Amino acid sequence: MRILSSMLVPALALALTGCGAKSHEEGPVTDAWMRLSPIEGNPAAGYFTIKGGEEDNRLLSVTSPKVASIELHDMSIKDGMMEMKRIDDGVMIPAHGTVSFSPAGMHAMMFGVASEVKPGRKILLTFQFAKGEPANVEALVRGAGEDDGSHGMMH
Ligand SMILES: [Cu+2]
Repeated sequence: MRILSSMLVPALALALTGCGAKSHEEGPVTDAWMRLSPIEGNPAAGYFTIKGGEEDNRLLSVTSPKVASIELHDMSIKDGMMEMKRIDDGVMIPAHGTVSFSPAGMHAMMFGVASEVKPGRKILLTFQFAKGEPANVEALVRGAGEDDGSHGMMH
């Protein structure tokens, strides 16, 4: 029995290490990018995908050292017009679900983007959740003309 247990321990330790390393690479937030406004000084918009964990969670805020203030916004159609609304109580991330922030939908509105944030660079975004650790993600910066063009006017 003593021999068996001594063989099991290293195998278990290895499995745990492998799992931990993977979860660091693949956090809850993926595919993060942002689009600069065509007008310098106007807000940019950030997009990303959030995967739910074992239990329901809530995205509370997004921050960046390169952006003065970030609000979560939703887009809806009212009287045939696209309308942006600020989300004040966070965004529900259902357990095992996927929530996408994308052009024409929810997005992170970025006010006061630092002037060194240029297309092709990456900026750090920190996602704060109701439960669990904050997630740090690098978002690719895209220029105003690099998107699909459908909602460039809004930002
Ligand atoms: Cu917005």
